[in-house]
Amino acid sequence: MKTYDWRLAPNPRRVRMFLAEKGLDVPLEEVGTEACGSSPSSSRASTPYATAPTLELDDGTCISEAMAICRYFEDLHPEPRLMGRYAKDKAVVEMWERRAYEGPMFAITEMLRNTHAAFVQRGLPGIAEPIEQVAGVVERGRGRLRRFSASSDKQLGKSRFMAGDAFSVADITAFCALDFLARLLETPVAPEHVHLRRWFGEVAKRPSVPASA
Ligand SMILES: N[C@@H](CCC(=O)N[C@@H](CS)C(=O)NCC(=O)O)C(=O)O
Repeated sequence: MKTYDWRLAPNPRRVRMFLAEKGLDVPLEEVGTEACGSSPSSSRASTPYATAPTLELDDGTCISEAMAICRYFEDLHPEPRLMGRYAKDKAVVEMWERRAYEGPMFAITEMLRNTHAAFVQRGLPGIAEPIEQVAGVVERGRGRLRRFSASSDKQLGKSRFMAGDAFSVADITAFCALDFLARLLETPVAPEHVHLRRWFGEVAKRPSVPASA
């Protein structure tokens, strides 16, 4: 078993941080900007979903999508629970995880991927055919970040973590996205979002943060 990884990118970090929280050690293979294939011999041209992270199991099964990989490990190693225990918690975790993904994580795609020279003709991740960058989506990305910051600040005024009082994969996705955005923007979390800032500082102290950096 191994995970195709891209150290600098925010999505593979979601899985590294999740594994670190669980105390699991899965070998990583760095595939960098070439993204990853579903096997070492495959290429972006032959793999329709050539994104990092991708988990390759010993039987050759390849699982991409960070949340699918996390679900696999959560089922095999339930404790500590990072995806909720009961029906309601599971639903609330999934709701906030998806909001974090579609908020700051999509903001990175729209703001960086559509402007940076490294992604010319690679406007969408993991796709072999040339995809134009669309500079017009940068502003939309800023809006995603702004709206998520406001709504999660409100939520974090009521609870310790994104999806309630327990740390979860929703915190992992939000943290990985905001920590990555801190490299692009001076203040990814605005000063007035005091609850979000409190949460960010608290999560930053978890051992899984340096372990996954
Ligand atoms: N929906 C996927 C997104 C994965 C993704 O976009 N990964 C990026 C790195 S952050 C990637 O592999 N990009 C490959 C490329 O640039 O072609 C997930 O949640 O895992």
